Amino acid sequence: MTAFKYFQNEWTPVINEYLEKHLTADIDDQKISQIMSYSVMAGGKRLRPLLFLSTLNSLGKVITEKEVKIACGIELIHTYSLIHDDLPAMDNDDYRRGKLTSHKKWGEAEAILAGDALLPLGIQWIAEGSQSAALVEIITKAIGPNGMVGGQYLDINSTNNDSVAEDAEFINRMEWLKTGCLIQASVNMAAIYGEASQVEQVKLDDFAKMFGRAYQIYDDLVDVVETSEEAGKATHKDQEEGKNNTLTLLGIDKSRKELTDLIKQAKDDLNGLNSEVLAGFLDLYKKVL
Ligand code: GRG
Repeated sequence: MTAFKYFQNEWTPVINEYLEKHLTADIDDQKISQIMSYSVMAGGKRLRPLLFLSTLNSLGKVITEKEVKIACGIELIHTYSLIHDDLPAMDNDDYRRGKLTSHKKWGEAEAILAGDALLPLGIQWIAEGSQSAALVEIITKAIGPNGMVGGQYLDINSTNNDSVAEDAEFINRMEWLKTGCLIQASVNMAAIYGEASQVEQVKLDDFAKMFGRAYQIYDDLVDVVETSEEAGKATHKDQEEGKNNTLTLLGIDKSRKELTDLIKQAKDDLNGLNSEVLAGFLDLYKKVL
């Protein structure tokens, strides 16, 4: 078993138990607690909390409940973004993580409020776990108007807009803000919390940038690779839905090539760090190459 798999197998259940316990025990109203838990516990990969914890691991830090609380705070924020992204006013999706989306299951107002409640609770867990204004600053910048929400805004405004379909700079920026910023923040929060040296901080930040950029390409490719291999053809949902992303811009082969280049750069960025676990994250991408 690789160091990454071992780490993943060890910490995913710990993250899941923390989330389940505290989403039930710490929320007064049982119904809103149930609605929030429904989406959080629907079986995500826990990529961002695992990235936070494995970055700490690469810095030689011992992981205790405080660190798990920070990691879980990131997952709450991620889940809020998914619930809101699925709403009728945004992507209007019926399924997420293999289950009905929050608004389909509970109603639209309930889904909006569940997302609204997960966002500040996530920030609260990060603040309480870390006791660090620096970490709160990193996460809030990453998810605000110059980060994830800004990217989502660009995204909704570019859907069915042919004028950006060939605009690589716009697409890169939109994807980076929407997906990359939260991934980068997960690594950089650990770098600060784990007292990385200046040199280590730069290497980890470079790694996070490559990894975050690669993740969006991967996420778009997963759909296509799975559906097109099944159907034996290369049509894909994003194109049909009028989306503009790296995949619709470059097509499948060039997107794979770009992903391969990014993985190589991300591996290079880790040189000189004790990063066997972090490097293992890059194996995730093999699925679509
Ligand atoms: C609504 C403010 C707001 C933001 C939405 C995250 C996001 C921004 C939109 C979701 C759509 C999407 C595919 C975005 C790219 C980010 C991404 C790859 C999300 C899925 O994350 P995974 O693969 O999902 O980590 P799981 O379910 O495993 O957690």
